[in-house]
Amino acid sequence: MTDFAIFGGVPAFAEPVHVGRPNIGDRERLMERIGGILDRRRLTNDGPLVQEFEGAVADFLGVQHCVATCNGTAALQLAICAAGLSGEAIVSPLTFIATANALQWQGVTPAFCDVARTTHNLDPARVEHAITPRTSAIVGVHLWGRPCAIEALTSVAERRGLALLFDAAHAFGCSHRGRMLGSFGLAEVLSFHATKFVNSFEGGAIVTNDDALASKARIMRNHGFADYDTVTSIGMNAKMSEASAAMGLTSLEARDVFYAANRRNHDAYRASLAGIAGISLIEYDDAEVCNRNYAVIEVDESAALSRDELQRLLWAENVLARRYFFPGCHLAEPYRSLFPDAGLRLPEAERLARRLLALPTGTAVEPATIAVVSELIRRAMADGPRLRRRLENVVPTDADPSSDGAS
Ligand code: T4K
Repeated sequence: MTDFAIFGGVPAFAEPVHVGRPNIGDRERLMERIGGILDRRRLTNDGPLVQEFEGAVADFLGVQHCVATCNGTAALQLAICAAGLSGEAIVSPLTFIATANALQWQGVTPAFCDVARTTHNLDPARVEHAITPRTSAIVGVHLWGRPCAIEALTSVAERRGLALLFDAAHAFGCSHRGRMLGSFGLAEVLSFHATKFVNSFEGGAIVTNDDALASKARIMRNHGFADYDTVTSIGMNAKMSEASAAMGLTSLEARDVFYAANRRNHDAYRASLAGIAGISLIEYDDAEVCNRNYAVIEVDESAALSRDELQRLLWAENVLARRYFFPGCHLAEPYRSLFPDAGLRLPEAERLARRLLALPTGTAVEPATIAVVSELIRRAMADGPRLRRRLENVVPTDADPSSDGAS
C-alpha cells in the first residue's frame, strides 16, 4: 500500500473519476434519430422529436403538460415569468446557484430560508416565518431527488395565497407517496443536463397540470410568438433542439439501466462505508421510486478529518468528489453583497454546506471503483490526526480543489 498521493504516493486512479459522468443510452438508436433529423432537415423550433420527447416525459410523470427547453435554468426563468412571480420568492440556499439566479434574473428577490437538518430541503416552519408582504411564491428544491415537504409547503402556500413551484432538476424519475415528482405545486422544473439522471446533452422542461401556465410558457419559450407573426407576450429563445430531444428520448428509454446502476452503486457505498466514524451516506426512501443520482456523504464535525481535508486527499487520488452546494447560494455573488447578514438565519444550510461531499456514481462508475474510493476514505479517517498534521505542510497546487474556489 503506497502513501496517499497528496504526500507523493501513486494516485489510486490514473484517470480522473468524475461525479457527473453522463449516462449514455443506446448509441445506435441515438445515431438513427440524429440521421432522421438530418434527413428531415428539421433541426429545431418545436420539431417532431421535441414533441415526442414532451409526450414521453408527460406520460412517464403523469402530468398534463411538458414544455421542453434548452436547459433547466431557462425552464426556471420561464416558469417564474409565466407564473407571474414578483417581489420575493422563498427558496433554499442549499441548491445549485441556478435556482437563485433564475429568480434574480427575472427581477424576483430570492429570500433564502433555512433547510431541515435531516432532509436538506426547505423547513416549512421556517418558510412560514420568512413570508413578508412582498412574498409571491415558494420555490422548493427536491435536493438529491428527495422530495420537499410537499404537503406542508402546499398548505402554507394555499393559506398565504402564494404560488408554489418546485425545482425538480435532481428529481426526474423519483416519486412521492407513489406519485411521480413533476406533478406537484403550480409547476415543476426539470433539468436534462449531461450530468443528470436522464440527459439531452443540455435540456430542461416545465411540467405542469396548469393549462394556462403551460400555454404561456410555450409562447414565451419561442420569443412570445403565438403564431407565425403575432407576438402576444414577452419571450425568449428557450427552445430545445431536435438533437437534444434525440438524446433525451434515447436516454429516457434507458432509464431502467440507469436506475439499476445507481441503486447498485448506492448499495455498494452503503456497504463499503459502513462503520467509518464520522461518515454517513445520505439515504433514500426504499418505499419510493428514486433515481439515486447522487451519492452524497456527510462528514461530521467530530470526524478525524474535515470534509475539505478529505476532499483534498481524494482529489490527489484523482477522485473528483464535489462539495455540492458549497458555500450556499447566499454566500455567492450577488447575494453575498446584497444580503450580508443572510447567514445568521441559515445555520443548518451553512452547517450542511460544510459537511456534504458528492461521490462519483452513475453508469460510468463500477462497484470496483467504489470499493477503492471507500477504502481511501476508510484509510484516511483511520489515520486522521496524523494526516491532518501532514496536510498542514502540503502547499496547495492548481489541482487542489480549494485553490481556485472550485468545489
Ligand atoms: N437546479 C438545480 C437544483 C440544479 O442542480 C441545476 C443544475 C439546475 C437547477 C440548472 O439546470 P441546467 O441549467 O444545468 O440544466 C453541474 C451541471 O452543469 C448542472 O447542470 C447541475 N445542476 C450541477 C449540479 O452540476 P458543475 O459546475 O458541477 O458541472 P461540471 O462541468 O463541473 O461537471 C460535473 C462533473 O461531471 C465534472 O467532474 C465533469 C463531469 N462531466 C460533466 C459534463 C458536462 C462529464 O464527465 N461530462 C460532461 O459532459 O454543474
